[in-house]
Amino acid sequence: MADIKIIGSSLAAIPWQDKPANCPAPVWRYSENPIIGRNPLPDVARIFNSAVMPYGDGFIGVFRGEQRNGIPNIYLGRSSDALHWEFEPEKILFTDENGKPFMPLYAYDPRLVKVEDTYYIMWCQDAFGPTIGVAKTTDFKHFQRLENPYLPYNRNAVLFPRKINGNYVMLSRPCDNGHTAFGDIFLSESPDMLFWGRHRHVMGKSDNWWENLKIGGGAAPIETNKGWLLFYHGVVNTCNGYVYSIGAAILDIDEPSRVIHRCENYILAPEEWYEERGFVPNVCFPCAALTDADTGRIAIYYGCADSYVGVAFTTIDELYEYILAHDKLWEGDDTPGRR
Ligand code: BMA
Repeated sequence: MADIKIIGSSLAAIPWQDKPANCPAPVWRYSENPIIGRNPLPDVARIFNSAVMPYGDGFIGVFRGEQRNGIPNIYLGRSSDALHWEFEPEKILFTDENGKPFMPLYAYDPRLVKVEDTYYIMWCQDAFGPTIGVAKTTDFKHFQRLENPYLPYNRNAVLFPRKINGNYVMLSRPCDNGHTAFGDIFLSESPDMLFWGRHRHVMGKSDNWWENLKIGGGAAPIETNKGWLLFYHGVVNTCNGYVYSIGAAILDIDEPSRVIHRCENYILAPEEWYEERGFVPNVCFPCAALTDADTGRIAIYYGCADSYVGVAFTTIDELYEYILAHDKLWEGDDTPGRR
């Protein structure tokens, strides 16, 4: 055994199913997937690419809801078991620092991360091109937007769940304003969640076919005694369009722009009907993970085919062993990413 441990809270209520006997992979799907079906709200046709976390006696989440006018926005959901969700019918009302409504023109692919006593939501929105929006809340009633951390164009921002060397740290993926055909994961630091800098390259696409076009951060990194476990998405361009799979890497704990281990195999790729068939076929897009430090259980939340939300399970031991057994670093991975 590799003696890897999650550094985090206990979560006895984490959704869980044991690994099926015939499963060849390190990650297995919840048998009742998808957990959110079509038309979940009167105004929302599809919910996918969404993030959840423990809150109070249960769970809370920020959900990408595709409105019937085609514009995505972010909806709040609550659950007692993290599998059955109830949504607020209206999209989240974001305000500026004076409490005045300050809504993005659109907002998609939200992540939700708690740092100290504050919950941060980050998403992709327009600011003269797609870039990252951020808001904070402590009560899930008031959501105050902060300054946008990056210039356009940028997507897939993911905050680390604690400060590192005294600073907030966020991953992001610079892009263009279309269906970007390139993209590496970068890291930026901030002393205050307002001013961002010290940008570093973390990792790029690789020659592994499933991630040879672009990659992007997925769930908030999970702290372990061996480094930060990062779930990310990797994309290949096929003759039938982009295919999104889920990859895993371990980043250095104090200098997370350094990749220590990187799994050359994807850990989950589209193969079930709800991943292969939908508004955009062949998409597995991770945005969150629940963890239980006591048992090492992990529940990954991922968008399926731009139409549904799915859950998949693994344990930190099983996944780490798999990563080590298929470990392959690429040029620039094991460097601070500064030029
Ligand atoms: C990406 C993002 C995701 C989406 C994916 C597949 O560029 O826009 O929201 O899931 O494309 O369509």
